[in-house]
Amino acid sequence: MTVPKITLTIAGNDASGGAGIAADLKTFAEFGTYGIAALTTIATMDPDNNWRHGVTAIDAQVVADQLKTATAGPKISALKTGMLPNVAVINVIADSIKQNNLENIVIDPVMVCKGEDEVLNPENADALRDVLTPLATVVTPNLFEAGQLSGLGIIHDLETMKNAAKAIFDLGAKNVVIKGGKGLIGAKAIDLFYDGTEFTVLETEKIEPAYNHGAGCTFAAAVTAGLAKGLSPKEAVVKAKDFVTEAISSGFQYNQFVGPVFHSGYRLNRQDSI
Ligand code: PXL
Repeated sequence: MTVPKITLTIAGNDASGGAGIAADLKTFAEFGTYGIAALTTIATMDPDNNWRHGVTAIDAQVVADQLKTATAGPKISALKTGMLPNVAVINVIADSIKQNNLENIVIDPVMVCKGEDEVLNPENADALRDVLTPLATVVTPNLFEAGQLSGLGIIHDLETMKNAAKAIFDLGAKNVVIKGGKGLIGAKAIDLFYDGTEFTVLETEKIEPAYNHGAGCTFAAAVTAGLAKGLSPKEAVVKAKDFVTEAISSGFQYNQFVGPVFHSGYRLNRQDSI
């Protein structure tokens, strides 16, 4: 009997399937790990109201109960967090990580959904910074989230990305990867990895049109699965960039409002296995 590597996502559901636990579980499967999920939030998007997002929180006690279920099996090789609705849920997750001595922790500090300009919950941003970031093996903010976590605000260039990565490392994360993605001006999609000593700039050509809903979740899930399989944080991040680039290349228009990545893109486009 072979027990596969177990990977856990603690995140929200997006019923359109691009982001959240759907993205994570599909990505975990592509990496050959056994994905499990604890649901924190139900995100809804209304096609009759310009895809306006709604967020329903799962009760913190129910999140705690799910984590009890999740940790009652084989050792969890790696986990990631995604959309978290409030401070009570964040505290439940931190407690479970500590009590169960969980390792290989990827914190995706989701603060806002693409296209939405409202931060999920202002005190959430503080708890992501103060409670979860110090537990992170790898923290994976996008440009907006890196600006919030570091206190540097809006980030427009690689130099500021580097300063933000240093500031986030100083919060206690062991490794930081800032998902610049297509957010900087220029032809390249740029992500920045920092391990406290060395910066690694990961560059690819921008993909147009970018059907990239769920790209951030997919990237963080790929890092999680890579860590579970024994890759170093840097190796896991390099592989995740490759994986998400193929997922974006295979993205498609879901409706007039959204175009998700296709999480199976790497397997369908590439001859080599992950
Ligand atoms: O991309 C951020 C995100 C994370 N998790 C869920 C989401 C979204 C954005 O839509 O719905 C569940």
